Amino acid sequence: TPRVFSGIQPSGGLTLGNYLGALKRFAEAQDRGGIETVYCIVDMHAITVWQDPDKLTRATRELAAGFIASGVDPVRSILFNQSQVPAHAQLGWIFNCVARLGWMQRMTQFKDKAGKNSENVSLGLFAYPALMAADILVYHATHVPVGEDQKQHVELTRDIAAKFNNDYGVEFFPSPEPVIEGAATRVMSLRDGTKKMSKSDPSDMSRINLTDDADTVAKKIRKAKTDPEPLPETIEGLEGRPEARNLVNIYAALADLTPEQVIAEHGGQQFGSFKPSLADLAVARLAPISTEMSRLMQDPAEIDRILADGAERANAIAAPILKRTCEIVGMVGAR
Ligand code: AQP
Repeated sequence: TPRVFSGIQPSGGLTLGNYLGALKRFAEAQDRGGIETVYCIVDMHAITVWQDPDKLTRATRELAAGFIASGVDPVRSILFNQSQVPAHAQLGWIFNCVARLGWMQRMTQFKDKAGKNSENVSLGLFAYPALMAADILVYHATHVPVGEDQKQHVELTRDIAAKFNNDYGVEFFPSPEPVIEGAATRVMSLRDGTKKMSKSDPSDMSRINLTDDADTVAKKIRKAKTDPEPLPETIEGLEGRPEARNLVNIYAALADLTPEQVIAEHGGQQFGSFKPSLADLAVARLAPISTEMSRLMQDPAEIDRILADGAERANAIAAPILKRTCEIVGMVGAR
């Protein structure tokens, strides 16, 4: 059976980028049916950079609430946090021994996050993509819905699967497909159309948080950086206008339209009138999610119960795949 796996880090609050690039699409994959959907809160990835323990706990529960409020049903999908299923870490170690140092050194996200001071980042941050490969392959997942920024890591996962199969002379791990589709696979910062919208950007005005209230959402869109031209009459006119393109793409993804349809409807408009329409749309789509998140957050014990149940179901898939992997490698007493 085809199986979807994807994860999000509890490393801060959720952004509109996480919602459009990931959560909304996770719910859609689940609702299309015919495919098993496994979604993970990757707390072990989050600690590759320092996380205050109390904040990590809270962010994990809040992220679980964000999944559910975005339409991921913890009964039809499997929803859990990574550290509750030890098979991720165990397979991650085996993949540390399969992946080559040179492959890891080419990962652009590591280079971006480590910056110039790479001597002083954690070893985990460097090894992160091998653990991500384990997250995916420990379920024999076939499809990985992600934003554009994660494409290189899914390609590395394919390389690790192929090298494992080749080294041990088996056809064991499948080659998972990155699924990068829709109008918002790369939502950009509202302050700089060339930078990804990110939960760790120091400027809160650069992003829309799923917990922002309606006034804040409207204000951030009103103040979003744009150029002085009106929206173009054709999609080609967005060429070289990253901020305009970003707002059109966000509109399209929120309204379930294509960017072409948005341009057909709004082409020629000044931002002075397009931005209020976008703000209304964003508030209409996001307000119910943030309301539902706060409701769910009032009962952390219930969230913990949901995650524990998901972890048990995840473990039932992962444990036999890990066991078989250990046997292939030649480890005695695999269980
Ligand atoms: N701006 C974005 N546009 C589209 N998709 C995005 N994703 C993240 N930002 C955008 C997608 O969300 C999923 C989860 O990402 P993550 O939290 O695991 O890691 P990240 O990509 O590192 O997210 P951030 O917000 O940029 O976090 P920080 O600031 O901590 O690095 C992934 O599918 C990702 O593609």
